[in-house]
Amino acid sequence: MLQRLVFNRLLQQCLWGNPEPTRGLLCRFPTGLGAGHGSAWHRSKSTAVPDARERTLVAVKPDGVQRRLVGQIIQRFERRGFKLVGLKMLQVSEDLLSQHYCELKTKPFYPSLLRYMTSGPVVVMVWEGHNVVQTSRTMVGHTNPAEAQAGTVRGDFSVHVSRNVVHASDSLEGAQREIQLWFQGKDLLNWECCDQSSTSEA
Ligand code: DAT
Ligand code: MG
Repeated sequence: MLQRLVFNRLLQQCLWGNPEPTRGLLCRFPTGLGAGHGSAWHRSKSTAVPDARERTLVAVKPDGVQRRLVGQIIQRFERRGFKLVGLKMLQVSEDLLSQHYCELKTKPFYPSLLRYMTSGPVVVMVWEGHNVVQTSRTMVGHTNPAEAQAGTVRGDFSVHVSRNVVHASDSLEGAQREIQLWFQGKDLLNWECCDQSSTSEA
């Protein structure tokens, strides 16, 4: 009876993400196995690569950090079933931003976008999982919060396009480019999530 209780407790902790000590027992966290720089997963490039390893870049912008929304945004991605494989907080340089937003350089709002994005720290993450690029865009919502649906990050936390709280890559190609821009390979972890078979087929 006691054994069964202990076993159930261990299983529950692992499945529902309770911290130590079971993580060390039941989950493995190997690091540095070829992720990142030049090797972000890309569905269209190889059918041999499992779809469950698709990755995308999500960033909490300066307004989201200032408003203490980081935890709530991370929670949404965890709750959905995605796996966090990279995370850092930084004050972004104009150089990095100009590469990140290279397609927007001719837009009238570009100078104010740069000012806003460099106004304070951002928290940038890489999330992994089945169809994560497209699903993240849906979770984040329309670029203009006025058009974003309730239940999306932008629809729940923002009102103006110039302060829309969060970034998410908009395509597989974009995700690959952005991940390589923001992260070095060594900063992305390959690790096995103990509930992986419960959230994806692969
Ligand atoms: P998204 O962030 O949804 O991918 P985008 O790539 O078109 O949208 O634009 C990047 C960011 O630029 C966006 O999140 C907020 C800002 N932006 C876009 N359109 C804008 C506008 N009309 N006025 C002010 N800022 C804008
Ligand atoms: Mg975009």
